[in-house]
Amino acid sequence: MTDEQLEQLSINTIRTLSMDAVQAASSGHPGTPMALAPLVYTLWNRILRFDPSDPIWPNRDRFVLSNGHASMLLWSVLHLTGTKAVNADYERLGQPSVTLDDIRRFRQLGSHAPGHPEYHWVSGVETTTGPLGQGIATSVGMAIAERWLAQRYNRPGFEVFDYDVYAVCGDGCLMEGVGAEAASLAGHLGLDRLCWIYDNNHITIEGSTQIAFSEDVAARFQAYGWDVLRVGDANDIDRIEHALQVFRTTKGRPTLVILDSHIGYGSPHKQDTSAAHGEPLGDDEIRLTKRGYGWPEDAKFLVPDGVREHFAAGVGARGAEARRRWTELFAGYRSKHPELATEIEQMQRRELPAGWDRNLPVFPADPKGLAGRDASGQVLNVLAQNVPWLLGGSADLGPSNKTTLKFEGAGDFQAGSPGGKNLHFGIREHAMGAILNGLSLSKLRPFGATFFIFSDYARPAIRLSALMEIPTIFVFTHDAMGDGEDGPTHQPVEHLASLRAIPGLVVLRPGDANEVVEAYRTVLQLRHRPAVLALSRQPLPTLDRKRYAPASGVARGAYVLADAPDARPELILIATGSELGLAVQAHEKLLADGIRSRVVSMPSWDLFEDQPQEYRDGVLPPGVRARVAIEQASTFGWERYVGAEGRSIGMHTFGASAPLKELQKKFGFEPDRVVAVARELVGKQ
Ligand SMILES: Cc1ncc(C[n+]2csc(CCOP(=O)(O)OP(=O)(O)O)c2C)c(N)n1
Ligand SMILES: [Mg+2]
Repeated sequence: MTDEQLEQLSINTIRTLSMDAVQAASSGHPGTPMALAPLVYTLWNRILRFDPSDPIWPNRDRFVLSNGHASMLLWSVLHLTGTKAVNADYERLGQPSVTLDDIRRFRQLGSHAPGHPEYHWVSGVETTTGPLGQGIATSVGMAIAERWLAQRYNRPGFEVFDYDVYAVCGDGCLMEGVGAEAASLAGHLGLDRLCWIYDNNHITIEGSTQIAFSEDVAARFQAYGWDVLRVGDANDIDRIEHALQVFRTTKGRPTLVILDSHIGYGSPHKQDTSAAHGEPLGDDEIRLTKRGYGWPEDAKFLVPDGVREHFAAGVGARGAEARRRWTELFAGYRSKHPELATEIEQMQRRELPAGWDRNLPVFPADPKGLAGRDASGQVLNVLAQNVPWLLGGSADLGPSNKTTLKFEGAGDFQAGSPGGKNLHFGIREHAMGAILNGLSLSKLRPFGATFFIFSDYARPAIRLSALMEIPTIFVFTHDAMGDGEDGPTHQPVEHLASLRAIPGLVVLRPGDANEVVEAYRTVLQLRHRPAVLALSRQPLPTLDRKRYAPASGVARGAYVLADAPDARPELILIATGSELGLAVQAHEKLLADGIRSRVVSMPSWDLFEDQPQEYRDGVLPPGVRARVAIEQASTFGWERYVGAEGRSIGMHTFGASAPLKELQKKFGFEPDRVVAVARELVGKQ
């Protein structure tokens, strides 16, 4: 067989595996894999520096399939390259990541060929995609990470980081706003290791893109500062390769390759129609299409002899050689720059460096206290010095979020200073969320900030961080009515409840400055869970920890802060964040009146739920039914802890524009109200 024949055979293998898998599953998306098989073939077999035997090798090129519905492209290529599996502890397992059997069981329970690419589930997937636009936005984070890693770790003669990031996307990704936010920032930052390939097929689910998408994409990306290339025929692999080579030599800006393609390529009745997008072709159409490809019509899941070997000789050999050279390079690097090498190794395993929590502040008791955001700013400035790869920024609210890193050498990340630790996301919360995930997938430890109210603008990325099981840190300040005069557009109400509903996400709302310290201490140690910190705008009294329990209880999600005599409460006040001080005030009054109250500080439901039943029963004894939850947010969900007989003091409406004091009065966040509710519950009015 000639090389050309082998290439065509390999491309058609990707196509037919995709068609057969979708048909067997009776669901999925055959058309785009059929159209993009030549692209994926070319990128993987001719360009990508990826070693199938070690898919987490740190300096590999990244491949992101942002149009995640075309997942069969990825399953085909991961299978054909023999990519190996790794586990959550980053151990290489030796067994294949995606078997032919997985592909036969595409979209079935337990198969490593699920409906969409899933990072935590299939090795070789660089990020979870499916929500359109997320993949390309995440790829910007990966490209920022590459610049940052190169700047910090490369030394003369030791280019330990110099990888490229490729993302394939469709019309949907480019219609979604998150893609535009991310492209704008990537252009600003001149991320020249970033290449997006746009599958310009003029088709989405409802039909032709003419019904909703008539902009000039090329002009838009040029305006963003990207280099824009065009390949007019998605079957022309030499031109595709050429475009990718041009990208590799382009300096100072990212590249968009516009690739004109035909969805469902080769299908006599479905090519160029939306019918090829999201349903099986049907047995007859598959037969006709295979005939057109010169494929045995009745063969199913056929991988012809020579195809696996062809991938092994292409990406397999090139990747193995690149990794071998890198491993050698890294051995020399380790002997010359041992500290830096250790950092890289720790980072890869998501470990923390020795002394990561040294010099964390301890805040003395202070009735005037400190705002959650101010305590957070102090803590972040310590942690980011202890953990070199902790970095982050805000969506243009750094001065308000107090997330700016101010120590000597922290610096700003810009095109000309890619070692800076302060990222400026601009007013682009959604892209910020995705970019943070991209940084985290690159093993950096990123944090990103905005007002809590605008967490909604980042929510899809927050959800994905939890789904991917990656430890992204979201810092949200102005977490309740504290935004006072700004009014209800700026006052979160339902946000805590809605974020608590995301599985795996750790939501923490610390109640004083020392709880902020402990919250960060807990969050930093998470390896596979993202976290949200909800922090106050206004000062909160710093509790006297000689009188009350130590803030280290935060690690368990909830703890007894102040107790009834003999630890025998008849009433439990449960509070979070800015309402903790209020609970303590009410508690002191109740105690003075002879009511045996206990205060439970509950900064995190999620962490509390992870504790053994015995601990939880110790904090919230099942026999004590008189319980009051106090939180300046929707009461939704608090029944879980206060039970049918308890009460929740919270928000039942949106807030209002007024000074905080007046809002506290209007909405009932005052000690006397808490005392009155508590007395009623214990029947001692
Ligand atoms: C955020 C988001 N909205 C909607 C969808 C549902 N959806 C999946 S594919 C698709 C059409 C995508 O069109 P295009 O990106 O052009 O892909 P093609 O059909 O050309 O492969 C839609 C609307 C989604 N996956 N994500
Ligand atoms: Mg399309």
